[in-house]
Amino acid sequence: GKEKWPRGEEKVWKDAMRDVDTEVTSITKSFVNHVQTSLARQPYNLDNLGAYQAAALSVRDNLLVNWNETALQYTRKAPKRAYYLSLEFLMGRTLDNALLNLGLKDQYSEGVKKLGFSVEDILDQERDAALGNGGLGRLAACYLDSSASQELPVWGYGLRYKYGIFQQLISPAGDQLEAPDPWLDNQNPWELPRLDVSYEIRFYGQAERLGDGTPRATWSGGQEVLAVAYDVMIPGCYTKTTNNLRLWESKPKRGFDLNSFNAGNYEGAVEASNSAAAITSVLYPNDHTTFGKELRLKQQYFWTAASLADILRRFKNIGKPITEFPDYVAIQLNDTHPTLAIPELMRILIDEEDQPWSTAWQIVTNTFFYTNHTVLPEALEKWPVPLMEHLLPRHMQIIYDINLLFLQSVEKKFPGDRDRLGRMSLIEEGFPKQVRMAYLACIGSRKVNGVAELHSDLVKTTILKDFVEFEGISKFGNVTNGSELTPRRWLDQCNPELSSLISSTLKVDKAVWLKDLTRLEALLPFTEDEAFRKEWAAIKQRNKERLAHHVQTTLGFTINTNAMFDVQIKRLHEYKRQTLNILGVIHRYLTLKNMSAAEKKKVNPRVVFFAGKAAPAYYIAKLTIRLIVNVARIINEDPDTKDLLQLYFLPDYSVSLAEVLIPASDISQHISTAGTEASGTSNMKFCLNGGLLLGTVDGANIEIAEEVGESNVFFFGHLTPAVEDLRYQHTYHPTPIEEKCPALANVLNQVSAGLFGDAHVYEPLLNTIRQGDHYLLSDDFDSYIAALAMVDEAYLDQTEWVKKSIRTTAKMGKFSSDRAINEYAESYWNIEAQKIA
Ligand code: Z15
Repeated sequence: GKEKWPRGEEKVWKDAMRDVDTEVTSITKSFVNHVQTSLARQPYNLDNLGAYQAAALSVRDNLLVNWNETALQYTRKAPKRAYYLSLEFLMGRTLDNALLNLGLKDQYSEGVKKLGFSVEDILDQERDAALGNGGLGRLAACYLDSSASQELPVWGYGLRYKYGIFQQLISPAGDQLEAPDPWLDNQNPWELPRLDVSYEIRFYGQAERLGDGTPRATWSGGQEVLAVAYDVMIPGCYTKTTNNLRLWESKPKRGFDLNSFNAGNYEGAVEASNSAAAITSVLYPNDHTTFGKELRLKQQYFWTAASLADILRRFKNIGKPITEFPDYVAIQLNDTHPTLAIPELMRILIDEEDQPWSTAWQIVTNTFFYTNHTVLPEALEKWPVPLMEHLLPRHMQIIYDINLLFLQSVEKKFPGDRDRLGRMSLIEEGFPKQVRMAYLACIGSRKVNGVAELHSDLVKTTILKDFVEFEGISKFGNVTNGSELTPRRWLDQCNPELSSLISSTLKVDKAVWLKDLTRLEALLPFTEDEAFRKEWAAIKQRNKERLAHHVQTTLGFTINTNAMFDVQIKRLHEYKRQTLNILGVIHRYLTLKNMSAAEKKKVNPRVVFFAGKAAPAYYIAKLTIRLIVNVARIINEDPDTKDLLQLYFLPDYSVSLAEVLIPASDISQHISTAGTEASGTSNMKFCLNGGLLLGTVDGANIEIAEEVGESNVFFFGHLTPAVEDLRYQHTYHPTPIEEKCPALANVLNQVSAGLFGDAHVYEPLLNTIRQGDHYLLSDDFDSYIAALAMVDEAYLDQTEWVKKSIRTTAKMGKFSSDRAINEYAESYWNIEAQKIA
């Protein structure tokens, strides 16, 4: 409402169309053109949203040229391609990234300025495309960006959810509330509907084996819905290559339920069409938990079936025999969510292509690759057999057949080992029986990988141990995520000043080092250059002020920018131990309260930031948010401490918020119980931006420390091999917390006593620690507090701190998603870069 317009001068707008063509004037022309035609708005009378739309459409024109060229060359040359199947793509905003990748940011800034707009305000109009929950979804987005930047023929396949991840609100009491995310309401200039690309997808019905000595069957009846393609352009950085992300939308089939219609049940027929549209209506907001909902299984089949049909059609255009399918196609399964692709490809090959079973299985097991992202038992997908039989009767038959042949081969290798057969069966016994999707993904794939060294070792020694013994170790590998951080978005785009300092210091154009992040290592000698250090520190300071400004304008809080900024931002989960962090904050608060004025003088002020969403049904995680918010309320108002300790929970964490938070962090926390965080990926982004790491010996933290040196990170806590034993002790020989960890007991008792209000409310949360303590807070609390003290002490020596910061950035080369995607391309998919002329 505060926006003022018309903007700029009418004459400038009118003259714009008559200007001689330069790079900038052709931009203003195309902008004005889109205002008048695509948007049908009056020029010189436009708000920021309209300006965003016009700019986006104009940039899109540029992308489309490259996108068409890329598609054409892939079709002509028919190289082997890879497909990344992911139920989540957490893309964030597109315009800024597209401008940077096209190398047109400065020109557009100038162009829109002439017409009276600021490019920052325009960029700020864009809504995040938040079709994901957290790390897994952001990783997929980074991999698409890197594939295009490395000129690799890779397409993504996902779902076009009408509603992305929910918007998080915090109630007056401090509870998380969820609101829908209608991200498409303003229209989405980055997608192209492909009404000509659609497939019919069947559910339910009957499967009948032909019984003619072949493995064939027919599948008929049930419900049929349409999958319609929407294409999203994925531009590479400083290259013409522009790949595609194809998202499927569900629609009723025309003439859908004619039976109801003919029976005079018109509303009934419309109802059924609603049920078709429901399939892609919403992203499931659970992370690391499965709920066994029929609609979720429908999403998974709908998406994998449409994607496979599309991939197969493209392959058939090449005119090669079906047995050569794996020479032209590699399909990466992002977690077990797309595992139904395995029985679906078997069904197509057997029932529709009339291939013998062994040929079909040969093709399948040379096509798929499976990435595991967690070893937490509650996150491993299992689907009830009765549900599968009902929804996908033919696939259930195929899974039984795969299982029978598989167990026969296990029996052959380990004769008489009944336990082993039970452990390895694709079907878990019980009421109901369940299909173990990770096992199906494993045996149906060419290679299986974890996402960091430690995690990949755990996959091999825990959840897939029997499969390693049976299939051999060489099938199981590691590709350290190194990803999730796309250097361009995370360094150049959200930290432009640091980026130009690096270019000028290294005397290397950013076009070079942004595409070869190992170049950053050349920064190391500059740790001894005082002027460089000063500039480095000044940039961090400005990023902190930018964050403070953002918080001031959006939430109204005034943040002390002379403090150390301490950040933990990630999904709320017990294994990630936000609870350990908030209990540490309370410990610090209580300690400060007991200090004399003289003692306090020596304390460095600290601001602690939290952000992250909890799954709507995850009670303990939501209670943690409530505790954080209420602790913040008390300590931020306490005159004894508020200059030395502030605490903020920033609502509605998103990719865009991360882009402001990450460059402003002095220290970030990655404090999962050892062995639980597969990799973590924000840890890499913080470090790339010169923030130091406080963490456990877990996931990619370990490899980060190997790169930057242990003296530049702050590690604490028990190691992975100790965890099992500690848990055993908790269960069978529990020690009272008062005895084991008095400092923690004191903090828990203060919360129980109502120091932060709501005396009784937090008991269920506190009891997770007092009883069982599955995530070992009582074992790690003391060493956590000691590590925090070491951070404080290190921060007092600013010269050394800045050196550590520079060293950290300098050694982040390994964690570029370019490196990760090249590993997949070379060692797994066997695909090659394609130069787009
Ligand atoms: C998710 O975001 C991750 C794993 C999962 O199993 C699910 Cl369901 C969601 C994360 C891991 O927790 C994180 O450690 C890893 O860095 C990320 O996937 C990308 O591999």
